[in-house]
Amino acid sequence: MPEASSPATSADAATGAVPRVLSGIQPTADSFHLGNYLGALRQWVALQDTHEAFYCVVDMHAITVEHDPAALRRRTKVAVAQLLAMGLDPERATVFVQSHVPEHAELAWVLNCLTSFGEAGRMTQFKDKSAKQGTSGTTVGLFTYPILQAADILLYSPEPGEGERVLRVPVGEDQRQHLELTRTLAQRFNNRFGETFVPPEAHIPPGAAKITDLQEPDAKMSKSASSPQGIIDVLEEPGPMRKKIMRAVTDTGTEIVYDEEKKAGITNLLRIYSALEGTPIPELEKRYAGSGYGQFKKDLAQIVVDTFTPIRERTYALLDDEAQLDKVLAHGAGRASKVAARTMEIVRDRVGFVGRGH
Ligand code: ATP
Ligand code: LTN
Repeated sequence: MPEASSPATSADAATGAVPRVLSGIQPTADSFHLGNYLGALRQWVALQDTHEAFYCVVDMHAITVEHDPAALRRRTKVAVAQLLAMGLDPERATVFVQSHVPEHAELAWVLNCLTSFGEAGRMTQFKDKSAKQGTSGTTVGLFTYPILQAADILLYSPEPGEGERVLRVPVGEDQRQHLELTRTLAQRFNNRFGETFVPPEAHIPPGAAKITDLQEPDAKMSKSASSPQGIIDVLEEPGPMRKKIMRAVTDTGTEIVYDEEKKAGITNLLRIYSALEGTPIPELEKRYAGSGYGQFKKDLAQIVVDTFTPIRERTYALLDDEAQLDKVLAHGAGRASKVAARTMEIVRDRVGFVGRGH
């Protein structure tokens, strides 16, 4: 986590004295899950206090796999409502929908033309997903997905100013390789066309970067890959939440100790407990010495329920007022567009596109 610094003000932001933060999340399910929350979204909320923040729901990424338009529309709204319910403040952070800012697609095109085929083909998420779907079921959009992600990030690169030029990207461990590609593309663009982009820094929480599936503790908890029993949804009711934690796969032992290799299930639960309660893992091991898995799981279930119940209630309240949500999104799109338009003006000029004139 970054050191605490004083809250960003709009005056700081105007002089570039405040570091920037940008991240995105796909609206590919009816709820975010515990992995999304601990790996990424909790950091989004914390960083809005110390950074000029841009957070987008990446609906254009969500169509790289087959989708249903009505579901995408609904999930985009539910995603925004959850982000606000978790504590994003649309006055402090710019919260917007990616497709509202067409510069994302425009910059992605330019970056496509700077990325080699081999480089894109080495992305492990692409390799995993395309292997599952087969070549005919895999779109070119899925192949270029990380390049659109690079565009999402680099559009919000701070311009040279008096202050610190920092662009942080809070994400889980699985996004590290995409961030590396983004840094490479930023540097390549700068080398070819002149200093333009700040290579972004990944901001990955040490203890919660990879929350695993409750039923398969070696696999990532994932919207698309986890079974319903393996995933805890943010919007889930307390009953099923408790049941899933009580039934989480553990080993046949009884000791609550951290051991990634031999006790992957308990280790995952310890990480979740520690991240949610803010207690170091060795302290939890001491607290539960000799008490067995049942009590430990019961206490953890209570913490998870207590964390997500207010978020669930606020999400549904926000979804009841669609007009207000639309207003928030229009406001966010307006703010994001200003920055994106300015960056694209510079990019078009640097790559040699002729200005349109007035
Ligand atoms: P999908 O399975 O469809 O790829 P996902 O569940 O991995 O989806 P994303 O929308 O890809 O979720 O991820 C949103 C954010 O949550 C990213 O920053 C990602 O790194 C983070 N994240 C996702 N799953 C986990 C996890 N299990 N542990 C920690 N962070 C996670
Ligand atoms: N690929 C990311 C989602 C994403 C993103 C971004 C994350 C799209 N654009 C920009 C950070 C910054 C994922 O979480 N699966």
